[in-house]
Amino acid sequence: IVLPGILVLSACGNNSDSNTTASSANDGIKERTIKTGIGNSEAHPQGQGMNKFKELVEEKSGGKMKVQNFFDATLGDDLKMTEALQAGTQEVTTPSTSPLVGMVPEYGMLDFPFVFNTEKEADAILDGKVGKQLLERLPEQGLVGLGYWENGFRQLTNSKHAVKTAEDFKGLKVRTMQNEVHLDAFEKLGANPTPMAFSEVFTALESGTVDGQENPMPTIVTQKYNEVQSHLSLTKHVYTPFVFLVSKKFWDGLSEEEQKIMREAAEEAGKFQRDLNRSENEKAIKELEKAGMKINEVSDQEREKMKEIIKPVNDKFAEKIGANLVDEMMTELAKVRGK
Ligand code: TF8
Repeated sequence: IVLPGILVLSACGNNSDSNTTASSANDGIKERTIKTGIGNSEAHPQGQGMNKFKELVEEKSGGKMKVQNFFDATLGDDLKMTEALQAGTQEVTTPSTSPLVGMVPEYGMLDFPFVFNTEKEADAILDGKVGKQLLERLPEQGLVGLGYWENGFRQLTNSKHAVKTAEDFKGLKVRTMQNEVHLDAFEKLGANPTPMAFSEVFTALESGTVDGQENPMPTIVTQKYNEVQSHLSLTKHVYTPFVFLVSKKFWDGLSEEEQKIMREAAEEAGKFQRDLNRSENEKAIKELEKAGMKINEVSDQEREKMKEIIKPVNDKFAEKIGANLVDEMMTELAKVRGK
């Protein structure tokens, strides 16, 4: 008889802080199962990070909170899983921020090509005030963000030719994420961008539906794109993060103690994941070279030219997103660079 009352109470709490009386009736740690899903394989640093998260949550909760990890988009791609979080049918996912711009348009500013030069710069923005402001946009979408993990600097692969100059993009059919900034940027370079969900990429490359794709090194290796792509060009054209998302419906039902466990585990596993991702980067290039891929660098000078060509795209979206937030990011970046 008491139960329906509690349910109504926590449903009302959805609109305000989770600081309702419902949480006092919900102290301690309960037996729970947390279902997580990602698009990458278990071998990818993201998969290893999820395994670390599982280990930490189970350890910190004395085995009461159980984490069940699903890899390889078996629960769906980034967007589908994020929608499952909103519906409350899945508890956790760590998607790229790029396909989430339909929900949080401000995330588009992280998609601007050539904004970050180093991982240190990306960390400073994501872990700082700007990253936090972006996380604050999530609850109104039924999502709670516990911080950023690393996808990384994206590199271009294709089956046609080495891409060394801005000219070399011309006519290449490139799969992009479902994201307007990426789409427009590749169009500006003269490529033929095709937005597509991640789990369809290998087949599209294999069948020749597209000539190429772009992703960070750990993904290129673990997805074995070298089997269907001959060229790897180190364009480093954009840095994209993962965001650690929890279903707000699930989160609001957790006690403070349980929320703390989730928060700490996501953060600790995130540190582990970033380190692993960064060490995999260098290993991956050697591995792919051995596997016969033709790898080329892109000079800073050429990268500068690409940046110039894409600039109108960044400017257009900066206006759409809100120049203030973009300016704040650029000011913070200048500080990190010591300028
Ligand atoms: C993409 C992303 C993906 C990730 C993950 C597999 O290319 O970079 O690798 O978001 O879901 O779609």
